[in-house]
Amino acid sequence: MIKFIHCADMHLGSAFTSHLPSQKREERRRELRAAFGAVASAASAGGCAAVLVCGDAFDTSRPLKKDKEYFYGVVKAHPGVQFLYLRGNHDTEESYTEELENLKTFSREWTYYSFGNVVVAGIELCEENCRSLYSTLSLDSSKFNIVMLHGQTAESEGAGNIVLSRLRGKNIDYLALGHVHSFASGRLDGRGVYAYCGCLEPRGFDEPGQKGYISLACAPGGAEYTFVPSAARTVLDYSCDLSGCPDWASAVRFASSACPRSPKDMLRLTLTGEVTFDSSELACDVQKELEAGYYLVSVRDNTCAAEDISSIGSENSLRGAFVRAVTAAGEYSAEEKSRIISAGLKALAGRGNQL
Ligand SMILES: [Mn+2]
Repeated sequence: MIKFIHCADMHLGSAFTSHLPSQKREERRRELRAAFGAVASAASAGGCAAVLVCGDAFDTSRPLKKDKEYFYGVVKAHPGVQFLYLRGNHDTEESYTEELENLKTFSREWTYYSFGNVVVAGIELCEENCRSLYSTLSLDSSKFNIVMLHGQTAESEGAGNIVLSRLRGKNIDYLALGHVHSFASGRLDGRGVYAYCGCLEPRGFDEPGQKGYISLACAPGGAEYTFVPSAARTVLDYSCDLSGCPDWASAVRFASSACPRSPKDMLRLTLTGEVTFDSSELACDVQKELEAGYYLVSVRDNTCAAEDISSIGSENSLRGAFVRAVTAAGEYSAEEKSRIISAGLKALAGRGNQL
């Protein structure tokens, strides 16, 4: 059974200027490069016929020399594996430094490569071919057909768009996509499937979740594919509801204890809920509390000011009666009462799903 690795969106040479302090930028650039090296090693160790690189290997069309040298160096260092490199919208103009026997490239017309009974087709999307590419694709139904594209799935044709419905009934077994930075997959038609492998490493807090590549086997019954998480670091995306924390110190403590520490990962924490104290420095204080537990932390304060509980307690209303009953209950601590009141008032306001 012929096997492949499907990867994309390494964005080698990313500047990282908006997310990282300067001393960590070079480290992450190194980790991005290493991630591609690890994919090549996995392909070699796993007996894969080829690595399918579905676009945006480089962050720009004019990559740094060291990123270029690293990428082509990895290709060169794995002569037993073919590298099929389709350019995306970031590395559109990438001109290959040298001709390598195991480097196969694509253009703005369909190109086909054969691996036994498997055919890999690919085309680089542009203004000129974004409408015609569906009718110019020609695949033999008796082969196992892989198609490589870099773009966004969309309902209508256009530059950078991939209209899945127009790829149905074309004898595609596996549609290997790049551009979207998270793993996603689904059925294309009765025969085939499509998958975005996502990026190899997150580049910022806006890329949360597991990142990695797809391991693909061309089985007689159809594509067998598995997402393989491989990123050196993950962006953990947590939120923490501080409603019911009676004061600033307990809110910092509560937020801090809600996040399991993971020193190699990046944490994006969003503080939510209604608070009764001045929260102007809260995000900054929570961030300081968490910093030692992660590679990088970003805390956003989305809390809002709570209504004054004592004035609600004097209302002649259902919520007034509720606040009075909870306040008078003997079996709860002040903090528990605060949480119960906060949750109850939300439920009474028809916002129970935000508990
Ligand atoms: Mn892209």
